[in-house]
Amino acid sequence: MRTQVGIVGAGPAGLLLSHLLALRGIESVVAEVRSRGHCEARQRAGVLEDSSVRLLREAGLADRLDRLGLEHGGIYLQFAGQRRHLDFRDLTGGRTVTVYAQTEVVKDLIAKRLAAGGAVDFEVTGTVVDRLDTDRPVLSYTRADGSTAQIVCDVIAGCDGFHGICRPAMPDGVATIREREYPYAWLGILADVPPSTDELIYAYHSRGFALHSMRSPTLSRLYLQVDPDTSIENWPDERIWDELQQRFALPGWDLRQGPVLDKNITPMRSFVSTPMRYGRLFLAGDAAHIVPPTGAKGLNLALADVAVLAPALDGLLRGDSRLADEYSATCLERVWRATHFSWWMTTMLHRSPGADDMETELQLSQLRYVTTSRAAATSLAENYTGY
Ligand code: FAS
Ligand code: PHB
Repeated sequence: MRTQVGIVGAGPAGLLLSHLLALRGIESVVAEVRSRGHCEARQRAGVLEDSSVRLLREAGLADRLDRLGLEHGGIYLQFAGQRRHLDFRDLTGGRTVTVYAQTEVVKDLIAKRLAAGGAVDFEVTGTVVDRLDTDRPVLSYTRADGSTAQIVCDVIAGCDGFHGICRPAMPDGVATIREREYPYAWLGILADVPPSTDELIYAYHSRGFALHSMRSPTLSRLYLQVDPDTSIENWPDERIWDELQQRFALPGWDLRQGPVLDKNITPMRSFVSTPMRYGRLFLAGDAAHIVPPTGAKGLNLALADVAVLAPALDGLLRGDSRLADEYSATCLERVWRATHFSWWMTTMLHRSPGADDMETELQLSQLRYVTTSRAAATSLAENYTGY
């Protein structure tokens, strides 16, 4: 088989790249190990930056987003018995974020690609990428029906996430990895209960961080800082709600509880692999970088990478490699800004195991400063609403 762009991974990065390339008349094949249903149901990110919303709208992907997305003009930071609102519209001259789950973005992308006759192979096995240092790289895998695909490409896009095979396919010595593992994880729940707040609450507490997010007027999404070595079995619903109640407690305010529909634990790390290209292999999204979810950046970074990659590949395939040659540097500028912001939000809001009073006082000072200084609040708002 032949195609112009072989894409590994049908997450937000791979699916959006396939769609943006199709808009430019460039054909692609997407290979995905999991089922369509699994990809659409995988609970992950929930917040889209202004620029991501505009990107999806301009690409004709925002019908449901415009109907169901919840536009938010700020967030709350809660600490030391107070809950303070940061007004993004005021601080950034009108920028907002939109709560629209990654599950919905993926559903919209898959529907759009399949409606356009896009080639998306789900439930493949044995994905291999080869001949990356030639102008005819090869993507091969076994399809769900047992047939084998040996696809000669002009380019391969590694959109296969942190645990994918594309980054490791780079020869030893090509990639430089910079990473931080955090001494805590997030336990996330999806609860069948209306949110108890109009906008997200990021809560700093002596027992650990908590986040109140949401998915719709009837569905809440909440997170709890937990020990990285804990398992979901240690967390029955009752214990989760009890802990959330303690961390969000505020006089005159109640946290509504309801049936837990889904729960999972996500480890937290900062991870950047450079460069994001080797020969005719281009990495995008989590395949190249991971941020702790405190800054709501992971999904937005993946979409932003692909917004740069699509025109770069278009040029490369037409014989003009300038954008492709600049791809990695262009993305890494934004990746490092988001990596720093996500680290800053995470270390400000989470309690390290064995944290001493010095750490506590530094964090509380930072929180007081961010919620009282317009300059400090503007910096958070600019980073949170996107670049
Ligand atoms: P993805 O990981 O989404 O997609 C990669 C795809 O490649 C997957 O479908 C995978 O099945 C497939 N794949 C892997 N190996 C393959 C192979 N060998 N062959 C074929 N296919 C292969 N971000 C936030 O902003 N907020 C959050 O709250 C948040 N929570 C998260 C929770 C979890 C558990 C995880 C893992 C991530 C979370 N993120 C969050 C970040 C997340 O949203 C990512 O940034 C986003 O999924 C990145 O999209 P992709 O780069 O497309 O990678
Ligand atoms: C979510 O709604 O899943 C969410 C929101 C903000 C974050 C992380 C996750 O910082």
